[in-house]
Amino acid sequence: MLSKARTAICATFLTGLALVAQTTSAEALQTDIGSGTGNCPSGQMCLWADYDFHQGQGVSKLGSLATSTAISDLGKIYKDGAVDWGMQDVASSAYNNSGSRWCLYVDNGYSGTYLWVDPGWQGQLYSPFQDSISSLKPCSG
Ligand SMILES: [Ca+2]
Repeated sequence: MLSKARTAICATFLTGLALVAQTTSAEALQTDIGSGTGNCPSGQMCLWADYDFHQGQGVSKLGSLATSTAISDLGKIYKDGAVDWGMQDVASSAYNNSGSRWCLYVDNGYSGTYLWVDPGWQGQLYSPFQDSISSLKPCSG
């Protein structure tokens, strides 16, 4: 939904040069990518709301996302009217299809208990991480 909204804005107001930037932005963060690790683009960290990389669904919650940039508040990926859409406390499976280690935190702002996810790892997020992830970023060590 994010990428569609940005595409509409760019196509309406901006030039071809800006569309190049829009494409980069859309690739940096995509929402509702669909079920299965095959839908996680190369270079991205992907989260799904249900186990086994199923997109899931919920009220004002995204079912999945793919990102190559840090997200400090998973509850506010984008706004639709007065409603914030995101994946606050809903992720249940993950796939790191990037070349970097990522850290998944149970609190916003890269704080609280966190889980290292090495490049190529895929699997379920069990307690205390299931339905708890609130921020994520590439990390080292
Ligand atoms: Ca949380």
